Amino acid sequence: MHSISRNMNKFNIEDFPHKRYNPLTGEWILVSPHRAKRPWQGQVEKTAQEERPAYDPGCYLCPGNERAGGKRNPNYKGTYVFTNDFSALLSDTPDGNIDEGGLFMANSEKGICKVLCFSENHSLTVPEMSVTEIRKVVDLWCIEFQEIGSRDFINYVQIFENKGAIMGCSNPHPHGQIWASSSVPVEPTKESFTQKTYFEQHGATLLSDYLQAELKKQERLIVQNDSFVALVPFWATWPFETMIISQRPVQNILELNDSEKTGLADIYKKLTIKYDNLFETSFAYSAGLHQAPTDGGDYPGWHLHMHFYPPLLRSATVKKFMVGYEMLATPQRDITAEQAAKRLRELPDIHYKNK
Ligand code: H2U
Ligand code: ZN
Repeated sequence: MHSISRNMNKFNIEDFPHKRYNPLTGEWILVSPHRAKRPWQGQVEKTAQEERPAYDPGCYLCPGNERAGGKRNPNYKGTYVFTNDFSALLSDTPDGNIDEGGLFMANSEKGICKVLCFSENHSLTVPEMSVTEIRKVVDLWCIEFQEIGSRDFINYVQIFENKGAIMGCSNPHPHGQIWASSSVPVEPTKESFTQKTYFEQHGATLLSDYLQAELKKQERLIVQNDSFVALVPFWATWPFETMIISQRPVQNILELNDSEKTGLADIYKKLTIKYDNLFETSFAYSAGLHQAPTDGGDYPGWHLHMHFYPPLLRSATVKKFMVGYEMLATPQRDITAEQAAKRLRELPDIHYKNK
């Protein structure tokens, strides 16, 4: 109702198109809240839910099965990790570079790619796993981050999960990946720079100051526990983009204590339950941890967090495309971060399949 009494001549971010700044990347996005009010006549149907068996003889991630490269998985229980049979980065790439006057530049890149099975149970997804089971995934992340990150030629370890065919995920078996590289990739490089600069200017991490401000405002929070907060960042680009931020500023998951590791498992489950409940579908996303580089440096400004980039917009089938203006100019959204957070926050905490 307050919108009626609002002075419509005065700029405000609930009614007028505006740009929002992302302090982690130093980039801007366009928000068009007035467009979210236009009528929508598209379909809002639910997709037919496929029921998957606990074991699929044709799945290359299920225990005991043969993978595409000819190797066979052991009869594992819980988590299982293997080197990607089609690794995008290789550990034995020779050093070298090409530079023809700055117009044709190429550098050799070494790396390691691994696939992490989250559970032996083919039918599960993260929101359907128990916190104890997800904690095993967190423990595996710690082991792999420590082991891979300590290699001389690895300077950055990217842990991530692609979920859903819509995100290009090849297999519904619950799993994630690690791609680790000798150089720090593009997104973490931006965040390294902005977090370092902020820390030097303020003596606190960018994300701890941001988190404190969000906890005060209460506008974009979704769920939280003693160790982590899940929220829609002010600068979110995807309709239901979220971040999980550690309450304590730590540079990487190895600095988390035992209860914080369980806290990470707990919030991963809580947030993905909200996601599934939004359109009563197994919600697709790309998610991943952002942590300090593993080049041996100290990064006091780096603050552990996890990004979730989901493409769904209005239903189990209607997704957002980053096309046109977004490809050529700047990413844009209609529904505001505050509206998205409110919708997610108000959803039940129990998975819709268990209702
Ligand atoms: P997604 O998480 O996007 O589904 O990718 C699965 C990875 O699994 C993909 O990188 C690897 C692919 O190379 N893979 C294997 O390592 N072995 C196989 O037998 C099939 C797929
Ligand atoms: Zn499987």
